[in-house]
Order: sequence, then structure tokens, then C-alpha cells
Amino acid sequence: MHFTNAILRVPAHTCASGLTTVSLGKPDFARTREQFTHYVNTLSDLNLTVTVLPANPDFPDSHFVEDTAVVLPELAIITHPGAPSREGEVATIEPVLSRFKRIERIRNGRMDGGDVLMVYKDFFVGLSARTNAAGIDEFSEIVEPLGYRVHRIEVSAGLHLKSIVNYIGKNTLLLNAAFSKHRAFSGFDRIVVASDEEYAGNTLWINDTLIMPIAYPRLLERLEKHGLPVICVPTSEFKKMDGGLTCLSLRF
Ligand code: CIR
Repeated sequence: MHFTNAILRVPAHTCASGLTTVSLGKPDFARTREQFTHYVNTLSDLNLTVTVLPANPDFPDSHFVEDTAVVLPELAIITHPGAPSREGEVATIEPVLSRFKRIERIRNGRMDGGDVLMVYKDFFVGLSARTNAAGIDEFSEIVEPLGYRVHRIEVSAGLHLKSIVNYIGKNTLLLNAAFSKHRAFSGFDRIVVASDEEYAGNTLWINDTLIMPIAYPRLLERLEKHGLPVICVPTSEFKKMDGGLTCLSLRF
């Protein structure tokens, strides 16, 4: 797993009208843009080629591009987002991804890319409020012939699987206590995120560098011991809209 590219979308001025389950107040648009720029620069500094798409004010959640596709070395799968207000986002991602990859689609079932964790040839896919069994079936039909294994993981709390479980290199998963004993993850070393720092469990692994949210000191200390470089970035405005670091880009 080595990433050379990232696709992102500039947050729209409508971003405060997106979906959220938390009560942290409305995101400030100027700060959202600043934090987004910081994120883009961080990926560029890690030598990714970034494609930054223009803001799409018709879709206030559209900067959370991760949910619109799953990108594999062999192809890209355009999802069918679970939230009706986000369905239309895929139309503008497909032409961009088709410059890089052959395209497949989730047609009838539902799937958000935030539920799909790829670790080499294994996919852990959350069965969640946004991704249903039919979506996972369609996904499996596309990827299993390519030699991937698909593991379904029930997500009862949290928005997406990757809100809670992420790969951080060195055969290690970062996850919450509820998932730490899950059978599907038994082949990995596991670092458990404390419940009051759970948001930072959405840490982003880019080619053996970790990008984590600022202001989670205990997790930072733990991740520094993990032995990979750690970069902390501001995320307060994304957090207000249930967004974390993985959801702001498609990486491949
Ligand atoms: C939503 O509820 O769809 C957005 N406000 C947040 C999406 C976050 N996506 C992700 O973590 N992959």
C-alpha cells in the first residue's frame, strides 16, 4: 500500500448546512477553509500529487470526498452514499477518477467510503447507518475476483467504521475499546483509543507517516511510541460536522 495521489474538494460556503450528529456548534467557514488548506499542504508535503476540486455549494458535505468512492490499485468504485442529501455528490467525482482508474459502481445497495478500510488485500467494511448489506454484497462481487477478502463489521455506534477503526502501519490498528477484541481484527496489533479521545482514532496513515488531529495528547504520546513520524493538524471545524481526517481525501 503506497499512495501517490489524493483527490480533495474545497469546502463550500454552505458547509454549515451539512449533516451532523454532534452538538458542537456551527463550523466557521473561514476557519474551515484554513484547516482544509492546512490539510492539503500536509498531503503535498508528503509528496502526494493532490487534485483539488472546486467547491460544490449544492452539496454542503461534498468536501468529505472519501464517502463518494473506494479506490484500489486496479480500479475505482463509485459508491451510492447512504444519506439521500449526499447521493448527487458522486456525479462530479466519477469524471475525475476516470482519469486515473477504470470505474465500477455500487448501484442498488448503499455504501459510504468512510465505512471501507483497506489494509493491503483485506477490506473491512462497516455495516452501518450509511452502508447496507446489499451495498457490501455488490462491493464484494467487484473486489473478490481481484483477490481481496471482504470482512463485514457491524457498526452500531459512530458514523462510519473509520470513525472508529483505522490502519496505522506496522500491522497495527487504532480502534476503540468496543472493537479491540473483535475477531476480524485478531491478526493485528491494536492500540486502543480512550473514549474521551475517540475522535482522534480517525488518524490518517500516509506511507508510514501518521496525520492526527491536534489536541489529543494521550494518543499523541502513544502514537509517538509506535515509531512512525506523527503530524498534528487542526480539525475543529470538521469535527463539528462529524468529519475526520480520512474523510477529506481519496488516496491512491
Ligand atoms: C456526513 O454526515 O455525511 C458528513 N457530515 C460527515 C462525513 C464524514 N465522512 C467520513 O468520515 N468518511
